[in-house]
Amino acid sequence: MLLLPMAGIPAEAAHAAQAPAAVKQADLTIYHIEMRRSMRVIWLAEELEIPYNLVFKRGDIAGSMELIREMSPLMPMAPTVKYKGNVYVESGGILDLLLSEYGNGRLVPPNGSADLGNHYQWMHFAEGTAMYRAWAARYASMVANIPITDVPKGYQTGVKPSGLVGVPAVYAFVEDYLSRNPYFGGGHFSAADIMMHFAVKSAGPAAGIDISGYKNVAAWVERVEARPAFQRAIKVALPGGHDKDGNGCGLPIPFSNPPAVYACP
Ligand SMILES: N[C@@H](CCC(=O)N[C@@H](CS)C(=O)NCC(=O)O)C(=O)O
Repeated sequence: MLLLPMAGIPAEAAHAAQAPAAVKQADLTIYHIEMRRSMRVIWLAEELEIPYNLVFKRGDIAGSMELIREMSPLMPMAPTVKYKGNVYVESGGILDLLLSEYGNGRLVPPNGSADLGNHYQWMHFAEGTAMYRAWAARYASMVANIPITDVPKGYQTGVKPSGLVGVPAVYAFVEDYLSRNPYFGGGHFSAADIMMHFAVKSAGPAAGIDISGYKNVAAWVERVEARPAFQRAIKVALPGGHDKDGNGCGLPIPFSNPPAVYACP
C-alpha cells in the first residue's frame, strides 16, 4: 500500500502513484530504481498490504542511485530500505524481515510441510546461485571484452558434463522444478516466487539466456504476474508504463551497444 511521499524528500525524488484518503504512518521507506531488485520489496509490500513510502527519480536510473548513495554511501544498492529508523540492504533479508513482522504466516509454507524446504531453497537460490552465476558470466564478458554469448557456459544439461555449473544449467534446473511444482513455494505462491521472479527476468539481460524456450518457466511468469499485488506493484515501480515483458518504457536497455531504450508500442 503506497503512501504519500515522505516529508523531507524533495518532490521530484518521491513518487506516489495514488493518494490514499487518510495518510497512514509508514515505518518502511523503499529506495527504488526502476527495473531493479527493489521491485521485490514493493511487490511483497503490496502482497502483505504493508504501508510504505517510495523514493526514486522517475526515468532517471543514475539519479535514483544518487538518492540511495546519500542514504547508504558504503553499500549503495537497490533495494535499500529504511525500516523503523534503520537502514538495510539485501533483498532476501529485507523480505524475511517484513515477513516476520507482517506475514502472520502468509507467503511462507507452514512449519513441518515439505514445501518449506522448497521455499527456503529458492529464497536463497535466487541471489546465491541464479544471480551470482548470471553476473559471473556478465563480469567475464566485461573483463574479456567479449559478447556475453561467447562466454563459456560450463555444464549444460544433456551435454557431457564439463566445467562448472553455468547459467543454462541454472535455468534447466528451474524448468525441471517448475514442471513438477506450480510455485517456488511448492504448492502455493510464496515469497520465494518474488525472489525468483527477478532472477528469471534477468537471465536474458544479464546473461544472454533466452528463456522463452522454457515453457514451464513461461507459464509460471504468466501465473505470478497475474496476481493483483504484482499488477499494483508494477504500476508503482514503473510509472512510465512497460512493454509486455515488463520492461519500462524509455528506460535504458542494459548493456546495449550502442545505447538504446525500451520502446513501447
Ligand atoms: N544481493 C543484493 C544485490 C543488490 C544489487 O546488486 N542491486 C543492483 C540493482 S538490481 C544494484 O544496486 N547494483 C549497483 C551495483 O552493483 O553497483 C540484493 O538482492 O539486494
